[in-house]
Amino acid sequence: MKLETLEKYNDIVIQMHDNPDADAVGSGYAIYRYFQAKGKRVRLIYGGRQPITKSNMKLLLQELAIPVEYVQELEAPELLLTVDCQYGEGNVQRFEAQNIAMIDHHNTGRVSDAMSEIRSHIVSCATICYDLLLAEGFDVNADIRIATALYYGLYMDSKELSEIRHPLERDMIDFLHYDRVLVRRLNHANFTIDEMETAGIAMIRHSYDENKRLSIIKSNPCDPNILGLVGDLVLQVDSIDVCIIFNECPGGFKLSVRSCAPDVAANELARFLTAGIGDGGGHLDKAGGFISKRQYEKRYGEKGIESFFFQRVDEYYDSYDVIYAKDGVKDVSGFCKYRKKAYICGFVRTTEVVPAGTVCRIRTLEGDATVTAGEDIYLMIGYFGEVYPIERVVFERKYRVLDASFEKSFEYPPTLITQADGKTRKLLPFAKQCIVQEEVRVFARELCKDTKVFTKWDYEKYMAGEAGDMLCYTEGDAKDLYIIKKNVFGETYEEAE
Ligand SMILES: [Mn+2]
Repeated sequence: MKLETLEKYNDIVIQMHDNPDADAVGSGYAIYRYFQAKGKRVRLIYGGRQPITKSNMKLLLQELAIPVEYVQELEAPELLLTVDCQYGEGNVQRFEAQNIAMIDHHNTGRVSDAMSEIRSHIVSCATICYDLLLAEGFDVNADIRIATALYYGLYMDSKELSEIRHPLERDMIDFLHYDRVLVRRLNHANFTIDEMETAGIAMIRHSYDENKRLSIIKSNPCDPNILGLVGDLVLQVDSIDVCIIFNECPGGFKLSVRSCAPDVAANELARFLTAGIGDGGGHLDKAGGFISKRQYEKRYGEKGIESFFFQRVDEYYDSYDVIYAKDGVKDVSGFCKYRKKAYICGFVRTTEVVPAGTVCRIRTLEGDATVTAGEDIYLMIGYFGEVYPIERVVFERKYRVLDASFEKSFEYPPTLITQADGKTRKLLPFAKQCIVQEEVRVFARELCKDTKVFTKWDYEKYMAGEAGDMLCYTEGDAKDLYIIKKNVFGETYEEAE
């Protein structure tokens, strides 16, 4: 997406997620100034259950005179542009709009198009906005307030710059002329005295499960961002890998989940804890959620919220098995031999799409995987258009190349994203046909429980299988374990003698 394409709209509302953080405000404000400079009628808003109360955020808005509006109602604007969030997600109040555009860095599976710019490998949304503004020739240093807002967004979303990786993020740090004195003040204004006490009491009253290396903490009412800050701090404890912290808020309970346990994705746990009674989501390591009191009482009656969390967490840990491919298959019982049906599938040689050495993300059915293009890495396009990586030697053993291009249409066209610039490339124009070799066999067994498989490939998280999906490995390589979805397996494999 280019900002220029949005210039055809005159009445523009920029919406940040509920409980806006520094990244949402920095992103929103910079884009606001851009459209203002173009002579548009533009507003910067957010909705949700409560207005901003966090001290650093109030200081930021005040010092930079950022015209943020907290609204509960909105007359459908010509364009609604969400920043640091995506329209329809749980953390964004829903407003009607004639047209919708988005700029975001959260991975929800959505990819960029003419009306959205989604780069989930970038640490802050402010960085994406910075890049979009630069592309339009907009001088972000013309006003120190714009540069400072963008910088502070990046600073806060990158754990005080400790998670900076991308060249664009480095450029931004070097290039922005921001107000150092103000950033310093902001960094020392994260808590009020009252919040410090709230945080202290919460930590003193923590509960701890040694086996799960997990802590559940009930806090007194406070700003939702304070919950996250306490969670971040608690996760630094050497014997805690997962932290759930919650408190009462208007209409229900607010929770924050932090995880550094490889088999517990914070966003997945937040969704699990709030399923059916609220909403939850976020990143792999940080997530949040809300439980509605009305829905909670309908379902759990008088049950205390603390015992609910303990019970639900147990259910979560009991709900799945974990398998590490590097350990191989220890128990082969239950595995049967299958043969891939002889249908024509597509494959792509990575080096025909991008130069060798290019780091790419591919969108698989199992979430994103990172692969480095090379002569020895191919990509397979599966029956339903899913993409997965395969080593050339394995490919050559399993498939025979046919001299024809692969043409098939999919609901979601197979896509590759180059890490450095976040550009998406369609894979189908590069795809060739191949057919499975007669003699290829896999061993597979049905999962009787949800299972997380850590494959030998660099997936951003585990491959998640549900009961009924098939756990497979190729004959002769018990360390190449992977999951094939039930419906895909049924369509593409048959039992072998
Ligand atoms: Mn952000």
